[in-house]
Amino acid sequence: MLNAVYLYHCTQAGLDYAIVNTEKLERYASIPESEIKLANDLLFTTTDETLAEFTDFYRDKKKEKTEDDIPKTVPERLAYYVVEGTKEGLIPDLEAALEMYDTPLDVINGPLMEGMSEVGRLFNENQLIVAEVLQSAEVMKASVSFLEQFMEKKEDDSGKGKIVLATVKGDVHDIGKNLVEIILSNNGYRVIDIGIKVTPATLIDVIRKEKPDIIGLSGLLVKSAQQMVLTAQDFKEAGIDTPVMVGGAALTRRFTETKIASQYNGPVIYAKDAMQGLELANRLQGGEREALLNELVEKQEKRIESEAIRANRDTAVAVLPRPVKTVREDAPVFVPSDLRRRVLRDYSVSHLYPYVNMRTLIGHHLGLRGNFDKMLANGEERAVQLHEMVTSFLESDHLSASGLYQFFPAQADGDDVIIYDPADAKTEIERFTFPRQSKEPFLCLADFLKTVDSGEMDYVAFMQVTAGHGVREYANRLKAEGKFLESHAFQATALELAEGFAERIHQEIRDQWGFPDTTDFTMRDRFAAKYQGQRFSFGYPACPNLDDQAKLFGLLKPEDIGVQLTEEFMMEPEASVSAIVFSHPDARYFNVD
Ligand code: B1M
Repeated sequence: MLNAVYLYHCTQAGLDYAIVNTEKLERYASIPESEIKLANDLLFTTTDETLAEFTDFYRDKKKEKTEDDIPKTVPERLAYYVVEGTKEGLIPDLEAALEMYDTPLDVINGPLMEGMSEVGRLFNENQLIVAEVLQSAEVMKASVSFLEQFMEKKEDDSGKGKIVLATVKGDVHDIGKNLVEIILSNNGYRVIDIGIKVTPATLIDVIRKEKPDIIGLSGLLVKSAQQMVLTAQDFKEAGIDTPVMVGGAALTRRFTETKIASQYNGPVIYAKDAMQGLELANRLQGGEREALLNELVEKQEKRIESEAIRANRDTAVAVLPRPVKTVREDAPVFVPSDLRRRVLRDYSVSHLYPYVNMRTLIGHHLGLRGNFDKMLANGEERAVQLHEMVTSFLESDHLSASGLYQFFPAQADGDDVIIYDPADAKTEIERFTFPRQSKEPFLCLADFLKTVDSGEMDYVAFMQVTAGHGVREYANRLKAEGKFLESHAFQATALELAEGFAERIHQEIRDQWGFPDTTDFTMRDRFAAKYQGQRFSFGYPACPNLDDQAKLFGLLKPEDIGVQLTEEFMMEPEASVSAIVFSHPDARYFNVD
């Protein structure tokens, strides 16, 4: 419809030649006035609002399925069930398909796979969201489980290819890897998931035994990306050159091409998300292998060239003089009411419900686009369903929340923050060195404290929360039952519960510190960090050194609430957050380049 309106305006504006697939183009004259208005608003005033109004309207329209929409033949219907993510009518049609096709495998590789390919296409065109893709995978899994009873067990059947998948050494990140596993294994690949914190030595053993077509590496943090470099080196030394696919939140294509690929003998492929991972695996295992490998080599060569140009340019940049600080030095000191006590808190999850950022949970993690609050208020089906699902998790006893915090006397010494023993406020017990910005406003975290030279004592708090106990086990159980959407949504709920709990503990810290939020302060204000002071998590841009986690663990002992630190300074369980908290009114987030 949008295309039809767009073309109408183009022709009005003088367009006289275009190559257009008219198959699905609606006749402009047949489009209702109200829909033309929606399209015009979007085309001529493109804003988040007009886009949301447009997508909201058609998202609902799509749902209005009638009998006529259901395809008439069995193969078409099987593909339809997968695309629609519905199991209604699935089993009788699978039974019918068994009569029509030579083998059950032909049913899988035929209509069911066609459905999954369509799912991939629709996702890439932004017509399906993550949650819907997972529901399609559930239909695929249910179909394969049903058909399996009629199939001969073949030990070495790897479908479209065998993939050994792991989260790298020191990294407990499960959710991203699980998504990749679900998508690949329900698209015809045999995935051997060897879990989290996997060392190169273990990977090499498994690779030698399984001889996979692709090795998949996942990781959350920058350290995990660096660990991928070391893993690639070890693979090279072990004589392995199988294509490696990598992905993760802190990983970039640039890092993959310059740092990882250069350390490996085989191809290294970067995938920004699980669906792109599938697309690349399909190209690699299908007829486009050569083209993809050539593309990778070309891209890498271009990258190396542009990196060389960048390096030359960067060396020519003049170093600016170091100006004075921009943070008020006369800000009042807030003295915490109790310095000696380490506060341990077990919160009831229902109490934390308002602190869970539903926009992030349902928008970012489950992929629902548009204004979530508005969609929920309007009773839109998808928003309501997803909201009900995550709410049921927050009301269940599968999630728990434990946290702790403590105040410490502290002062700045140049770019260092000195932490003193709370017992005497004199003895230095820890020291953090934070980076300073190299351009305006030249901030450093140490600027948010009184200096040693001022003679005035200042304070910080350290905090640790977790909502991750038992999460992996329950998510795996749901996954094994083929409840992929629930499994992913459950893990995502735990992660956002941890973030919400951090918000709650931070609020309690402000209360104890003597500057509580005003009574009209809203949760939105809280999510936007509009309160006094700020919390900074190690690994975030203002304090990127993740090794500082070890110092925080020395001071707080989060082991007492069941949180452990891995050798790469990640917290186990995955749904955990740590932070240093400042009270300074000018404290704010910033990037250090
Ligand atoms: Co935090 N976090 N976090 N975090 N977090 C990042 C990753 C960070 C980049 C934010 C930032 O600085 N801007 C930063 C890392 C920087 C660094 O390493 N120095 C960071 C940090 C520092 C931390 C903590 C260390 C902070 C602290 O508490 N001190 C801490 C670590 C947790 C721990 O130790 N257990 C922490 C905690 C958390 C939460 C728990 C609150 C939460 C969940 C984390 C999680 O996902 N496990 C969280 C979140 C939400 C984020 C951001 C905002 C989003 C991550 C996300 O989307 N996860 C992230 C910043 C960002 O990316 N915008 C950030 C969902 C998951 C499904 O996505 O893992 O990316 P992801 O997987 C994707 C793709 O990457 C890809 O497919 C998946 C989706 O389809 N993919 C592959 C992944 N593996 C693949 C493999 C493939 C192919 C594709 O082939 C094999």
